[in-house]
Amino acid sequence: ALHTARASVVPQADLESFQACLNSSTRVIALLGAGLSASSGLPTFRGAGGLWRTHDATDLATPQAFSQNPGLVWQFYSYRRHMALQAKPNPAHYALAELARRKDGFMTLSQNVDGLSPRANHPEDKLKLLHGSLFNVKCSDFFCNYFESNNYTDPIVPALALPTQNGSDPTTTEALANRELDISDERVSIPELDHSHLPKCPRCQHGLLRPGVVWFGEALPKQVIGDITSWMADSEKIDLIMVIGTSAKVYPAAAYVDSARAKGARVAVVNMDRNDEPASGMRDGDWFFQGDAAQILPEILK
Ligand code: BV8
Repeated sequence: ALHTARASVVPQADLESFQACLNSSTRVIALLGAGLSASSGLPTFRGAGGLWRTHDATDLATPQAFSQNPGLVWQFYSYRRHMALQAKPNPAHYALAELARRKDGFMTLSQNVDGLSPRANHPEDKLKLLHGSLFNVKCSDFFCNYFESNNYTDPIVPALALPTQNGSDPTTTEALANRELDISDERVSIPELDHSHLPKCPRCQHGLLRPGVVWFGEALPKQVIGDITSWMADSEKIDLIMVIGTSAKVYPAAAYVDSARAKGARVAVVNMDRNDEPASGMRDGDWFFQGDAAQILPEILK
């Protein structure tokens, strides 16, 4: 059969000018968002099929939600842990990991908590997880500093096993709305999980474990911020920032685009939606590669 070469997904002129810039760059940043993992089957937050359409994610991803209803928040995160474990890194994750291996002055800032960049063997010293990871857990007790990374137990406790029926997500707004209908509706009812069924801190023995992610209203991990701040301080000039699969609406993560611009960076956006530009908009000399990151990145980073 004819092996048709993969049709080039980006305009030739843009490809050439971008690659010339990338190859001559000594300091490059990549800012990653949920769109990078869309082709791995994980829903984004805002777009079609986005979590925030089917969940009150901004309500669930807060310390208040956890203290009010830790069982519900754990059901949300347990489902996302389960989905992320079923997913696989896509060619974009691998292309970024490859670039990180071959380019010294390259730093990757990921907003994603899905664990797919680490699973693509992205060099650890060049991957900063701005919002933590679904697979870190820590004690929710303020005075206990228990922290555990690489916890892949699924479900993390038996009570969080997905309902057997069609394995559907028990924490969608629709499922939650139906809870009071459980008696009339044969769907498995979601028991109000009380604390005794939830993961307990093995160190202090009384605090509940919580997902090791950054919730709204919480500071980003200070070690991560410190590393990035010193990396940027060491950079006289930043040549390029790639803004990949993110609507760049969540701060302070999105602010790195402007910090890079302030150090001379040109901006290359990779996004499915032509309208999703960084807040500072596009400038002369920037690139906008429209389409699926999983298709575009292997092409422009080779
Ligand atoms: C802080 C972890 C202060 C958890 C996340 C008003 C009220 C309250 C707070 C605020 C406010 N205004 C601003 C704030 C601050 C707030 C914020 O920015 N809110 C937003 C909503 C306005 N920020 C915070 O609260 C931060 N903390 O400010 O603390 C402080 C300081 C010091 C001391 C104490 C306190 C903490 C923010 C971190 C929140 N945690 N995640 C979890 O995941 O459950 S945020 C989460 O949402 C992600 O990590 C990510 O950052 C964000 C989602 O954005 P994206 O990744 O961009 O995803 P999205 O769906 O939006 O876009 C996908 C894009 O991909 C789209 O453009 C789409 O077109 C594109 N796409 C789709 N498919 C593809 C594709 N592209 C390419 N290929 C494809 N196939």
